[in-house]
Amino acid sequence: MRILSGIQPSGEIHLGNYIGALRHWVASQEELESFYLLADLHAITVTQDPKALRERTLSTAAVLLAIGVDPARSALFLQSHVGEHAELAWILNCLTSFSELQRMTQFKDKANREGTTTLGLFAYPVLQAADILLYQADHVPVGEDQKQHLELTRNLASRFNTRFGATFKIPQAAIAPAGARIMDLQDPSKKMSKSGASPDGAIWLTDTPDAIRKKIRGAVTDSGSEVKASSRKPAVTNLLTIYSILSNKSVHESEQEFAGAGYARFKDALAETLIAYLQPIQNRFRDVASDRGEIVRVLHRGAEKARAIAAHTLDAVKQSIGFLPR
Ligand code: ATP
Ligand code: LTN
Repeated sequence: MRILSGIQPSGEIHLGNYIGALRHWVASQEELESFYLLADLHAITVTQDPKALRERTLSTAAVLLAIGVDPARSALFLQSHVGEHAELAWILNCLTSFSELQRMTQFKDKANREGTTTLGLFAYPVLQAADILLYQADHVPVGEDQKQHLELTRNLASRFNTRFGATFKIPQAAIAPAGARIMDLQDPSKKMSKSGASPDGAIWLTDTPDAIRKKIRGAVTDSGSEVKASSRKPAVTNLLTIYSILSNKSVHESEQEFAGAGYARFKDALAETLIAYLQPIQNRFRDVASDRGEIVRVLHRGAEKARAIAAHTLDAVKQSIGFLPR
């Protein structure tokens, strides 16, 4: 069984990334062969400053190591270091219809935000399919927003297999039942995001205790005062989800813990839980980030391991579609 997932090094890592995806990366690597990539080819589908991209790539790798991605167990690498990703993406582009990419909701959102739209942004989900299919991954741990991209990946894999013979494994999205969509603290109708409108809407994994207290105290709540999860209380439900996951309790247990307490006491407890949870991660982050040479070595070793598998799949693909061997 193989796992693959990716994250774009396009901004700071937030609590939504961690709860929805990254903590599952760490858990999966214990038992399964895991490949985790920093999707720098995906990052340039929107404008990036080269210096900032370099810095973000290193700091994202440092965060992943700090949360417990273990290079001895998992291949951690940069997408741009394994040329096979771009090559397979091209081949899959030729199997993808314009109309199926037009239906991608993430494309519609990002295209609106960017003003001008590039071919790269449009083809982004096909590159993601290539990332996954190159490794014959069984499971792809992601947040809920990636569901549609995973469906496209499965469709492309089946289409290829039907047309050219069994070549790809059909992967499955691994979307956890709880926490797969953490919402913005200022606007619970939007997902917490690297690029959200309000700077106080997201908790960054590197936030100071004071920043965390301020953001949690300032988080919007719903009318009433009961700490209870319900569809009429989307803001409180979101905070309860975060609290229950980080404190390893069920939502029901958390509701009971704060029965009659009111929002302010609940928020104080949530802030302190978060601070305590993030502290060891932040300590490791400082250590890891101080040795850039070691981060680069880890990424190079990861790419070597990845390349061996990616090259094998790409050779099979080329043979299937009728390219002559090199
Ligand atoms: P952007 O704001 O540019 O869309 P992002 O915050 O969504 O970026 P990605 O690199 O696109 O970050 O996502 C990395 C992983 O985190 C993906 O598996 C994604 O599904 C997950 N993820 C992102 N936001 C959330 C969220 N709010 N709740 C749960 N999971 C999330
Ligand atoms: N598109 C994803 C990041 C990503 C990814 C992947 C996730 C790139 N390649 C492969 C899973 C598998 C995102 O923006 N969240």
